[in-house]
Amino acid sequence: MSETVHKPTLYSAVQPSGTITIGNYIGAIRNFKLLSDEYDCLFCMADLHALTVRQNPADLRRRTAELAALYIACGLDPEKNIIYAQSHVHQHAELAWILNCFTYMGELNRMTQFKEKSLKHADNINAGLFTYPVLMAADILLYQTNVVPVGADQKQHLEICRDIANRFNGVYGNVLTIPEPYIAKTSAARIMSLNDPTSKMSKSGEVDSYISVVDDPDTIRRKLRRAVTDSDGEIRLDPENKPGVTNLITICAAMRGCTPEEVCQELQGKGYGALKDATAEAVISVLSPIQEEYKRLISDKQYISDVLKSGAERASYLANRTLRKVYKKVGLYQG
Ligand code: ATP
Ligand code: LTN
Repeated sequence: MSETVHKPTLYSAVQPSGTITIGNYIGAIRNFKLLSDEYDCLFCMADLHALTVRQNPADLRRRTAELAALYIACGLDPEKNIIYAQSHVHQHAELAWILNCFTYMGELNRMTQFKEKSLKHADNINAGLFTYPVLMAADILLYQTNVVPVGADQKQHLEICRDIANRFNGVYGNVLTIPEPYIAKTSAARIMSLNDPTSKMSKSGEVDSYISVVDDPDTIRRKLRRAVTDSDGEIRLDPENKPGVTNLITICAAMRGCTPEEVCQELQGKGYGALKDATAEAVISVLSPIQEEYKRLISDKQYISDVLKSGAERASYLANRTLRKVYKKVGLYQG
């Protein structure tokens, strides 16, 4: 007798607000691939979220297609997984509105991402930036998601998502699945900027602060050689006092698939030049095959467009089931 076995659902998203960095790769995308066999997965390009910061329209469009190609080049099979653009599934914005009515100003006011982005974009502190976590909660809750792999910077957003879902369920019964975050417990969950290792690496940061997954080998070597370290010359893990060196060790270990302690042991007694070179070679060897596949995919515009169309149809079908249930529960007239 054949029967469809449903796996638990995994959901994650990345904003097409730049070209993804090794921070996005190590903190989030490589975990998507690791977990993808055990779950039914949806991977989204969060283009609506990207609008919370002013975007050049042509760049945003191009980056959305590029992000889809990068997801696939990083090993996510678009047949097995649903890969789609957030704006193609109108249910996201609709559920976000309902959830806005279940979210308190006070809890949004505590979000550190809002505080950081408000400082960075002081001329454009818009309401979308403030309610960003509500749209993110809608993304996750629409698909009755069980697990959400993200970097450490998104922990607070996952917590508010769970709070909103629990509040909604408290009023209407068990409508929404409460998701679990999947965040690495090590420093790999938060890769730091190369030129300011006390703040996180960000794809919308200064070009020398990050390594993009499409940077060529010479650029990677140059950026790492210029990375900020310290003056004591010792290769050891100490995030408090040696954030730059700790970050390089973390990147090197993550790319080699070994522990940070193993990297320290191997390079003990050598200078920071050796650490930077070892890190560059580890990064290059992981990124080279991804870049090759990416180049092939991005030249096939029709293929990317077909993947996104089919992804949006599959996602929309699932999203609609939750949205209808929510509309009914809150009392919207269904005809
Ligand atoms: P932006 O610069 O536009 O704010 P970002 O680089 O911070 O973008 P997001 O699109 O917000 O990236 O995040 C995509 C995923 O990558 C999320 O799961 C996020 O937690 C993770 N991530 C982002 N930056 C890092 C980092 N420096 N280290 C580890 N994970 C990260
Ligand atoms: N806010 C996330 C991107 C994002 C996301 C999501 C992540 C939007 N919707 C849903 C996980 C689940 C970020 O990384 N800045």
